[in-house]
Amino acid sequence: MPLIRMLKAVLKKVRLVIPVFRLDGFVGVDSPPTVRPTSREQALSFIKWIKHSARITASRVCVYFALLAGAFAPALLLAGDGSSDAVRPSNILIITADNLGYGDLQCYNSKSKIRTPNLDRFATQGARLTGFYTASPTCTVSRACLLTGRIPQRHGLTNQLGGVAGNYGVGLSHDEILIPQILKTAPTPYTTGCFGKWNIGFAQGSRPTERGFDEFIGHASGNLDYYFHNYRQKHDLYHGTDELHREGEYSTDIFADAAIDFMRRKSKTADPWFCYLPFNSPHFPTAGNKTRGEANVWQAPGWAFEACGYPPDESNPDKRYEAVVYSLDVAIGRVLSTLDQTGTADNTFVFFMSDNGAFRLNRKGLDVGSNEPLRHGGVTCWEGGLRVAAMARWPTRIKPGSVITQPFWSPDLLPACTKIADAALPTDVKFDGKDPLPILLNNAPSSHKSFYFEYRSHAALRMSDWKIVRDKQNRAWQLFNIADDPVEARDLATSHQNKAAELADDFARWQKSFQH
Ligand SMILES: [Ca+2]
Repeated sequence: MPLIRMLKAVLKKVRLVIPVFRLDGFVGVDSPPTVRPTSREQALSFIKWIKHSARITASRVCVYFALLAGAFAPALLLAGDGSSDAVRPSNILIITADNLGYGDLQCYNSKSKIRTPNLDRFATQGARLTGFYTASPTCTVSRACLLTGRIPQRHGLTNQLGGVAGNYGVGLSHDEILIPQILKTAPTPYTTGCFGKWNIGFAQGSRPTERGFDEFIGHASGNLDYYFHNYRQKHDLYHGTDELHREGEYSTDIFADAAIDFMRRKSKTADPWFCYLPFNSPHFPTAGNKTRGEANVWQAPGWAFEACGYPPDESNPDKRYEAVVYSLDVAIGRVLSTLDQTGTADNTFVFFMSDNGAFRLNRKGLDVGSNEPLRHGGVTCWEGGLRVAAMARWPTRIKPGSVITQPFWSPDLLPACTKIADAALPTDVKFDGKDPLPILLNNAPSSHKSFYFEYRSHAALRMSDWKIVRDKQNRAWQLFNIADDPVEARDLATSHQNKAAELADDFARWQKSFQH
């Protein structure tokens, strides 16, 4: 919108900020123009300029100025100094946890022993989602779907990036358009930051600061040592495209601190910001990332163990995992407190989700996360892999303490961000996301006819209350009524053959839409 940009440039030149300077003498305007020059001289100069350039009488100046202020009120407010948050475009904060289980949080599973007071509070301040799906049950692919608004079969990144070569390769196609790139095209372009796990390619041209983010502190790979930041034998922590050495600092806190610093700085400016905060926690530890002979155990700060009532050398993996999730929760609490401290909480859309369900592969000491009561977990298309803990907060718009059961999914975040920013979706891209704001703000019914999932040999389709699932390509579909049977215990494929066929047909319809 060139007109708004032009006005902002003029305002910047004459150093006008809001709110409220009562231009005495400009009688006849019930609600005075909301401008405040930084000095009386500038005010007089500005008034003279208006009078001179318009060659009109003082009374006409009133009318002229009122019209000007009215016509450009949004731009005047957008040019504010942060105290005008009620009307400037909302900031956007997307936080993802890594492999956090649906049943790890007490607000989803009362049997969980893990304390997450900050996420619990977040749920009471906004909406807790019980029908939210990630579009893929694995790290790399889940992130690509979130950032592109498209399913894997459309954006092409259908598998986990493997090894150093995979994680430092091209990864996601450079033709794909990411959320931050769209936000840069908004009438008021967003400043953008990414802090945490990237995991969709780190070759030249693939890195966050080359894909729409102004700032990045994080790692390329799918997992890293929480303290020494190694992926396999490679150091894997970056500031922009440069290596960053912060060995000895806990990765969760590095990423939270970076996001906090970004939000503090950007909240002082006139432009809205977008912060993407993909924590690596609580991803399971990996023996291949150890370089100093350490045991491959869950890593958490000493204070987190202490807060949970355990010694730092606690040997029980369940208890160690508890400290990992607790420290993540504390970090999220610090991030959310920053919104309060900077006065931006009321004008920031916050979305939290786990990138996929906890892994339930029976690996001793590693698969201790819980997806209770859902079936199975990460890398499968059972509910435990796909339906994830998620929450959304947007004060005065999303009802506090609400629970939203309507199904929607991670590709919907791209159209949500686009809408919030008043940006336009590219018209030549087939998106799988649909604007979820009617669901979040008004508890409207989901506008999705169905949801398509496919990862390796696993596949599923959810349509209304029904879902078909198979874990081998040549196996027959199983059919479940998710509303009656959320744990997928009763296969109804035989007793409801027509329903199973209807969903299978829809699965085929999806496939036709991306197979050429
Ligand atoms: Ca993950």
